[in-house]
Amino acid sequence: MMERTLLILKPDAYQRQLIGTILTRIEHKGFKLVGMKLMKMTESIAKQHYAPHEGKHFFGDLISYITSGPCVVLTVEGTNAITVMRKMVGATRGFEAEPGTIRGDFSLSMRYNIIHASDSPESAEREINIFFSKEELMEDSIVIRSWIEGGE
Ligand code: FUP
Repeated sequence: MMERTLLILKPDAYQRQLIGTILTRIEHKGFKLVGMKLMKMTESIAKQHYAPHEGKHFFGDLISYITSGPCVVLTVEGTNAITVMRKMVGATRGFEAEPGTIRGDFSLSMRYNIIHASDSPESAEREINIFFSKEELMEDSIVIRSWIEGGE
């Protein structure tokens, strides 16, 4: 099924100059970039994005970290994008994430774990709408769609 998911390349990815490397993995897999922004998140946007974690013990530190520097926020599209990107991202804690996953290869930390990816269709829709207006998302802009549609 064609899906869209919301990705955030977090401030540690930017600071460590891993943005290109991670974008390359996403593009090489076959995902189409339909939205892309370099931004330093405001506290208000960060709290909106992480609203499901409000009240948890790590919420304050999470908001401080995600607003601490530039992020690259992406909407990507492709077959089963939500599940496939979660697999490519790996487990939450870098020290538990499998080698070969983005967190498994680039993070040893729980908080500084490089990348966010939506965990369900409902989250993807909610999160995409926080960061992108409809006009900011590309529609049918790629010529060779067979790479990203898979199957055939
Ligand atoms: P994930 O879906 O893998 O990004 O993880 P969660 O939605 O469970 O958590 C969101 C972010 O909060 C994680 F990326 C890391 C951070 N976190 C902590 O800092 N401490 C915790 O105990 C749990 C999560």
